[in-house]
This record gives sequence, structure tokens and C-alpha cells, in this order.
Amino acid sequence: MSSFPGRGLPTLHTQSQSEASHHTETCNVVIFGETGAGKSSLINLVAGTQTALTSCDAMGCTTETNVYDVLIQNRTLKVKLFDTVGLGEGPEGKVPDKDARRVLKKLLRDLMKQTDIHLLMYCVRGVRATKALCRNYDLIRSEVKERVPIVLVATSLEDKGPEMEEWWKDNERSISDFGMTFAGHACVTTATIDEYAGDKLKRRRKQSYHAVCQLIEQYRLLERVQTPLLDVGRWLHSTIQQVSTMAPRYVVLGYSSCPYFTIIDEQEKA
Ligand SMILES: Nc1nc2c(ncn2[C@@H]2O[C@H](COP(=O)(O)OP(=O)(O)O)[C@@H](O)[C@H]2O)c(=O)[nH]1
Ligand SMILES: [Mg+2]
Repeated sequence: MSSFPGRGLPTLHTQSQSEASHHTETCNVVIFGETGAGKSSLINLVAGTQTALTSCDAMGCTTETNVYDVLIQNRTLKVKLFDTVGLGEGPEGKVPDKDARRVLKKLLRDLMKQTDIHLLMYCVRGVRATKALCRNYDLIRSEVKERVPIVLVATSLEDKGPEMEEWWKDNERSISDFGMTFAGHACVTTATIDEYAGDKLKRRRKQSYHAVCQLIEQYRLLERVQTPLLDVGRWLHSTIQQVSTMAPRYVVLGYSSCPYFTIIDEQEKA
């Protein structure tokens, strides 16, 4: 773990898991949200350790940005998880909201200058979604615009029935009515488990781990497809032009993520 104090233009120094240094592909994921939402617990879930300090009191224990290197996807994808200062604390808090917002904005700006932020995770408690969620969302959205996808991770859903995903079904409409759009979501529990944990909690934690990893991996897949798509787009354009002069009845369509091409008979279409 290393810290990222958010002052000056930061240099990333991470004391990573030793294996992590052998992996060249790195995905930078910044986790943000209110104090107590479960951000540090989310990191521990993905890391499979108790490395990030968590706190059960209303005052956060994360007073600066901490960076954790974690390997996922059968240890082939290196992920840098940024645990950020909790938002929403009062003036008496360890990091009052005003300061936390300033630190977070600066972190995003510095990171975008220095490297890439691949994904932003908005971590929220899985209670009823209210307009209050917009405040932090708007802060981040106005900073990164559409350049970085934001996904939503709702925690504390270990008792939600019948499945944790029910939270999304219950709240999707309000979230959209409040004007928030997410590139993906995961309904999870990041509760720590001990030897007395029941099977249901263990199962749900495992599900949660996979759901969060999937959000990260999905982003990765999208990025891989996008570049070849540009080439395919150019190739398609010229091919369609050639084909249309030679044999106007056929149009060849291709898509880099599809293992096949479709041939449409223009006459049948008509
Ligand atoms: N029941 C339950 N408790 C959680 C969950 N996630 C975190 N907590 C607890 O909530 C408190 C705050 O979590 P923490 O990860 O420190 O939140 P942070 O301030 O956003 O980093 C800690 O006591 C955690 O053990 C969860 O999914 N379910
Ligand atoms: Mg924390």
C-alpha cells in the first residue's frame, strides 16, 4: 500500500504485492463515497485481505488517499485501487466534507494529468436511494465529464432478499430520475466474515467479489474492443464502397467482437 496525499503533482510509488510488478496491464480504479459507505471494506473484499483500515464510527479513518495493488482475473490483471477520503463528514470530522471534496477533485485532476483513471466506483450504503446521492455523483461527474465511466457499488446487502440485486431493481428508477447514469452496478456485501459466519453470508461475499471484479473486467474488455473497432470501421467503410460498386446487392457487416460476418441481400431487404 502507498499513500497519495493529494498535494502537489503526485508521483505514484506503490509497494505492491511482489507479483504485481510482473504485470504490465494496469487498471486504475478510484473508489469514492461517503465515510462509512464501505470503501475500505470493498478494497479488502477485492484484495482478499484486511489490508485497508476500516472504521465503525461516524468519523472516517482514511484521511488521505491510499493506493493498493491487487491482482484479479486469475492474477493476470493488475488493478490499482485508490481508497479515497470519505465524503460527507461534518466540520468536526477528521476530514470535513469541504476538505474531502477538495482533496478528491485534486486527486482526479492530478491522476488524469499523470496517467489514466480507467474506472470510478461510487460506493454507497444499500439503503433507499435519495437525492442526496447526487451530491457526490455531481462532484465527480463535473470533474471527469464523460471521459471516465462511473459504476455504482451498493454495499450492506447481505440480508437483502431474495437476491442482493433486488436493491438495483428497487432503486434503478429513482437513480435515473435523479439524473445519475452509471456504466454498471454491483449489489454487494462487504461485511467482514469470521469463522462463525453462516453459509449465506459466505456465499454472498463470494458473489460480491465476482460482481466487483466483473465490473472492472468489463471495462477492460470494452477498451480492448474499442481500438480494433476503429480499424474495422475504416475497413468496413472501404469494403462497403468497393462491394457496392462491384455487386450492389450485398452489404457485408462485421463487428470485431462477433465471430461472424452478416451478409444482407439488399434486394431481400427491399
Ligand atoms: N453489515 C455490513 N457492514 C459493512 C459492510 N461494509 C462495511 N461495513 C462496515 O461499515 C463500517 C465502515 O466501513 P468502511 O469500509 O470503513 O467504510 P469507509 O469509510 O467507506 O471506508 C465498518 O465497520 C465495516 O465493517 C457491509 O457490506 N455490510
Ligand atoms: Mg475507509
